[in-house]
Amino acid sequence: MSIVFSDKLLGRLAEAQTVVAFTGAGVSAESGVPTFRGNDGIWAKFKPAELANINAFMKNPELVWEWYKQRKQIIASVQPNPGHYALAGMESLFPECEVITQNIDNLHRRAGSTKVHELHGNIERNYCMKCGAQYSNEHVLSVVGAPRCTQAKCGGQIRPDVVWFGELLPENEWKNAMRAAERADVFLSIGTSGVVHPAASIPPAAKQSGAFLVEINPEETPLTNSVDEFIQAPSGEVLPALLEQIQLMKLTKNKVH
Ligand code: BJW
Ligand code: ZN
Repeated sequence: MSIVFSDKLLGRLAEAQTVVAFTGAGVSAESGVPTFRGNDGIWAKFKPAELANINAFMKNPELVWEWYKQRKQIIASVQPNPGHYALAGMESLFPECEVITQNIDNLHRRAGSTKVHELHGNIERNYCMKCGAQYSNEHVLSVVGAPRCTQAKCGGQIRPDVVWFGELLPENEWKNAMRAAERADVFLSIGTSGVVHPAASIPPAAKQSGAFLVEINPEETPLTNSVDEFIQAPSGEVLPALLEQIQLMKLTKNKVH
């Protein structure tokens, strides 16, 4: 698919010191990680809105763990896609390039991005809710049912180190994400439905601080009306094409000067 980018976007990228990408589940869809609110029916048995909260976990830890174990296995078996790699490739093209992600799948880091702010945790980590002891995925996956802490006299519930509804986002990740958004010259909102707060307030905050706001998504979202540019296509196609355009542009500029 050939994607044509506007002169306005390319112009802003040519001048940009700081480019920030804000990503959601859609950026990992082409790796084979199911989104939350997609209508592909993949989570027919598990309803994310009902399972991703502490009450659901305390009421039925076995069910919530079944969902997380399945997702841990899916995520461990997939690879970053061209969209993740293109974002990692942008780090060498701008003085500052950061990723703010709502995803817990670690695929940005696996693709080579080094400045990643994880707003909703990371599925590769687990901890005991009573004593804080950390557990590997290998350990929790080896246990049948809901794993319990094995520290002497503890026996607390182990949970995945992710942010559920009603829980606060990690303070440092939030602060650093906001700081990046406020500094951004170009801000890319990619593959997110933009309905989960407070994360959803980040793209408008970036625009408010002067960023050129771009959305990349095959579907419209509540953000679409307020962006400067909407690129309606999958990120695994758009981002490599954009990277190529930026590289070409920088090469031409260097030859001219
Ligand atoms: C493609 C594609 C392709 C497909 N290429 N795109 C203000 C207003 C209203 C409510 C609230 C508010 N402030 C707080 C709330 C409450 C709540 C909330 O937001 N609720 C709303 C849903 C109504 N927020 C919270 O509770 C947050 N905490 C909080 O606010 O703390 C303060 C507080 C404390 C005490 C009491 C009250 C407040 C915490 C939110 C935590 C969210 N956690 C989850 C689970 C993480 C762990 C896990 O993964 O298991 O995070 S929920 C889930 O949604 C996950 C995601 O990160 C998040 C966002 O989803 P995302 O990434 O946007 O995915 P989808 O599926 O929705 O969209 C995919 C998109 O991709 C679609 O648009 C597709 O079109 C697109 N796509 N293929 C590009 N190839
Ligand atoms: Zn413990």
